[in-house]
Amino acid sequence: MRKARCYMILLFLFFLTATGDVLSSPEPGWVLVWADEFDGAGLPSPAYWTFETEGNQWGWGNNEAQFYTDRRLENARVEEGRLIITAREEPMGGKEYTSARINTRKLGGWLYGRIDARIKLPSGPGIWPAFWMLPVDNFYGGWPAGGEIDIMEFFGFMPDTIYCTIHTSAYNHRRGTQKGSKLKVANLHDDYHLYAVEWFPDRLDFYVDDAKVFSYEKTEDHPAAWPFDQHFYAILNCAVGGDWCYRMGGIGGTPFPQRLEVDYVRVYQWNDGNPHTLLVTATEGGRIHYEEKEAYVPGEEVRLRAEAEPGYKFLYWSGGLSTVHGSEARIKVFYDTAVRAHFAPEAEMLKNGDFEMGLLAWNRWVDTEAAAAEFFIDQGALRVDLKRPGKYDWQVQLTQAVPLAKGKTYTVSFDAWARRRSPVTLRLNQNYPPYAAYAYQAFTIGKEKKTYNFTVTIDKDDAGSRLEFDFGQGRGPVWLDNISMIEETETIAVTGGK
Ligand SMILES: [Ca+2]
Ligand SMILES: [Ca+2]
Repeated sequence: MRKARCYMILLFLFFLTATGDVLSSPEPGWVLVWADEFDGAGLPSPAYWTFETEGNQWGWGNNEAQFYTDRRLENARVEEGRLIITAREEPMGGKEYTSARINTRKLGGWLYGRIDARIKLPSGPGIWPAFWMLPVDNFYGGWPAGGEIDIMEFFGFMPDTIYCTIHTSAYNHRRGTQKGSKLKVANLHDDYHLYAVEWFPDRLDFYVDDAKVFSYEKTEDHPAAWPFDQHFYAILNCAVGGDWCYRMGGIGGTPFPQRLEVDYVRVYQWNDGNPHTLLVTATEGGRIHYEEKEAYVPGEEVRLRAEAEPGYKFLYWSGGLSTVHGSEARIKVFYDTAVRAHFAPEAEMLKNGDFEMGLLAWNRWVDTEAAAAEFFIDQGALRVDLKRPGKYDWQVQLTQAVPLAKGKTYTVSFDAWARRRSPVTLRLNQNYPPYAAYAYQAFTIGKEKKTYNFTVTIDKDDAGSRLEFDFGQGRGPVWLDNISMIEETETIAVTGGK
């Protein structure tokens, strides 16, 4: 009896498999989706890694003592199967030390998965190496709103101790509320250790070798606590000094050069063994081409191609792909995934003017000495809550970079409403000090949702300019939506006739 039933089940399975109706899937577990084993020699592969130098001017936010060099073998090289980042004591760029910081942002980052690296650490009180992650897109705004995942952080003045930490707008070191833990580990500088984060939709688990150091759980469905539903990229760097180091005695006594050695960086996705769906949508102005199925085998690769309609352009993806991916992209389906392609009219100069992508592409700034304000998404629009007005309107601002050209005419339009009649100033100005304005217009925003317009001809070329909205003299919440800026094409006067 038992045997016969078994036979029947086998026959049934065979039938389904033969007709292709059952999705075969590998055993549940981590599936390697990307790795750099650091084979070869020379600079780290430019197909994977980008050198970061732009923070040298401002000390990377922590008053750091090193100058990060760009593609310089003395600071970053691949040799004998590993990446070596070397911090050196040598003056460059106004700093006393050189080092390197590289990231994988150009790969588009990853959403969920296991990200690990086998690392041998440098030492000395002034050394500060890290293996960590930041968001590819500023979907929830700049640091710390977008989140930060510190898989491994070592402060040389704290021997034998590894830190694993997360930062969000609710929990970050600026407020002293960051979440994390630390672990004592022997032989950090003589042996390689495996540093890992396992990232799921509801938690982040941090490991050193097999020991779980820390778990951060999603207890609130709010980006202030959980911005970790966006793509993040990996960063490897070896800093020198920094504010905390100076408070703990400084760099003195650190022998140089110091080497951070990385055997590999690997990224895995979790295969739960189940087929998954892929929902693909597009905004107005384009369509997507791909092989549509009811379900996909776990890890099945799907090619997507976004095609704009005449008069429109492709902007970017959201959801299962980050905005870094081009109009042709591939995605491996490991969980039920939604992908959306965003298009805009060809003449549109702004990104994300409808705030469908949160605060992506917009920069917010508040002169916190003078004013207080919060920016967030409410009812699909940007809501600016002015808590304390400033002396000047520009002390609370929203900006987006746009190039301006001499002799061109631009029209900016936006929908706005306010709880109480409130002044908002619109400026086209320099995106660098002294932020001089090329044109501006003051508006009074009323209680009713209304479309406001501003048309101006610019008399200077400036590729480094921006659009700026100033709220600093307002009175309570103001909402903005559907912000658009277009370059007017010349109107050709048609004369004559019959
Ligand atoms: Ca290796
Ligand atoms: Ca909107």
